[in-house]
Amino acid sequence: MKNQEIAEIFEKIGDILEFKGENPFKINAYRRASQSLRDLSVDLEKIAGERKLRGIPGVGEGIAQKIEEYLKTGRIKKYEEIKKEFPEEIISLLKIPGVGPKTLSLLDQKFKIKNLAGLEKVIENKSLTGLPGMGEKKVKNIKKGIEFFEKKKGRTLLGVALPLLDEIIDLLKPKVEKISSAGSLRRMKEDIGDIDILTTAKNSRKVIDYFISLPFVERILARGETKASIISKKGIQIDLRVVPSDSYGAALQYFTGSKSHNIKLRSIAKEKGMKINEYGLFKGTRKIAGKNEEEIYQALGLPYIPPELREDQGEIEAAREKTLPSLVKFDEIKGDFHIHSEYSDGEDSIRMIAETAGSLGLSYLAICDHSQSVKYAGGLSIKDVLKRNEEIDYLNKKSKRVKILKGMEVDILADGTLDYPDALLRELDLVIAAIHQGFRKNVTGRMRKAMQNPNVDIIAHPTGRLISKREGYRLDLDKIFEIAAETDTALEINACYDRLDLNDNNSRRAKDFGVKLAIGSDSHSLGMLKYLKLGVAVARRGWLEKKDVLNTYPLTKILKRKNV
Ligand code: DGT
Ligand code: CA
Ligand code: CA
Repeated sequence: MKNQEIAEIFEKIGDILEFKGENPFKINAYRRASQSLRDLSVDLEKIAGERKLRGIPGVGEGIAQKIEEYLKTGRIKKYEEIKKEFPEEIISLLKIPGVGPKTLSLLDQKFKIKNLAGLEKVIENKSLTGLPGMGEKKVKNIKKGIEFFEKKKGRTLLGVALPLLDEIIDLLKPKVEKISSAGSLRRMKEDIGDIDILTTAKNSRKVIDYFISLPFVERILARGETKASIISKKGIQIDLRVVPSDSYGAALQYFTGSKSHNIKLRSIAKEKGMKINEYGLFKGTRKIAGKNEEEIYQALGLPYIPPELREDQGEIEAAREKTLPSLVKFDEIKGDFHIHSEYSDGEDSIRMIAETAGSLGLSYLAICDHSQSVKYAGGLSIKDVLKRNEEIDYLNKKSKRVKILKGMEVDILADGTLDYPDALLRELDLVIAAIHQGFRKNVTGRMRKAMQNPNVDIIAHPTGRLISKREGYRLDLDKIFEIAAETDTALEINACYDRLDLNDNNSRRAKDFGVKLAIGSDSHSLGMLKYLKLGVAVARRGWLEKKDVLNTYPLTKILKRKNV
């Protein structure tokens, strides 16, 4: 699918236009289209073939033409033109937190800065400090932003890599016997360095030749008889290995990592007088396991350890003591707690959302639109909430397939009170409280107050971080966990691909405090409902079991839990 490639280009056009100081509506049009294409679950080529591009949210005449142009020619002329004017290296500086288009213009005009090194230099020699809008604090912020940017550079979000992986697997499947992801992607880390793929095939050379000739390949880094590394059009590195079928399990184990998990495993093998490598588990020269992963762990005296746990965070010790958690599974998830409808800033009608959720196998969902003070996101007036609730009642009466809960994502205001009166909150089936404003103002205290309100069921995206963009609120998480446990408030695992908040480690800590976690896709369009899967990945990486995750409970339990 070309969806992601085109989404990427639209995002970059948006960035460049912003830098140029163009009309915000124009900039937004590209960004909105980009987001919409990222979330689309249908192939753009198919939609274009049926002449239905204009039906995609955020796709108007001009954008539709550009999509068609890319599908026909593999490029978009407008992008090629403005790219010449503004080299990518400069535009990529916009990804640094604290560097906006204004700062970038200043850097361009004053210093003719061309890249990150140039920016670091003017920070270092203090020539940036003191310029208009460049107080010491601002410069310090940019410096911190650079550190964050450097750490994330070259890493790809799990939610971006997974669709690409599926696409590649579909293409390779007819040519190979077994195929699986490996590396951090198989461990479902929130961001990955590269996509590792492992296969077995009769003729490895043929598979390699086929792989490097696929249309998404931009550049070939290395190719051999049994492996190849390429850079995809999206700039993501993909490593493919073809291994003999009797060592598939050993190779899968080895290349799944993590490195530190494997090092521990190797020392266990040594204790037992064995040797482990990517070809198998050996006693002397005799191979005793290697065909599949299960037999390797078994031969080492361990139960199977799921890939998501292989981070050397105590999983090997737990395996030895037979105390590994039985991780929550995707098919145990009964509902989605966090979906926006067209009443606030979502794209779709509640009826369509319920239909789609039903086809994904969910039995309930909570429509949680934004509350009144979040004006930029179409927050609902009290009157609109009541009107929406009536529609939900009507839909629930009409169809019993999926139960729709009357929820709201209610803002926590500056003083810690909520954005609606309690009388309205009591009318709702589910209340998610969230901070969207005042990130630096007493976040811990405000969240405490929200959790102490008996009408609040869940705290949304508790740390406010964005994986690729910002670190999150300053808050005392331990305190939050304590109060959540005390007040029986669940904490969200927001499954939107750039949030994943709480993350894996914090979810695990929350569980240790006795807190329940609630996964919500935070969908704003139908295509986003699939992100629920990312939330489950976080839960599994956080050692969570079925009982720790609110979404596995039947509705009767969840609604009863309210206000008790
Ligand atoms: P990434 O790509 O940075 O997100 O992280 P990984 O874990 O996917 O790392 P990658 O792609 O460099 O290598 C894939 C796996 O292969 C890694 O998790 C463990 C294994 N591996 C690679 N190099 C070594 C090594 O030198 N020693 C050991 N024991 N394992 C290695
Ligand atoms: Ca990797
Ligand atoms: Ca790799």
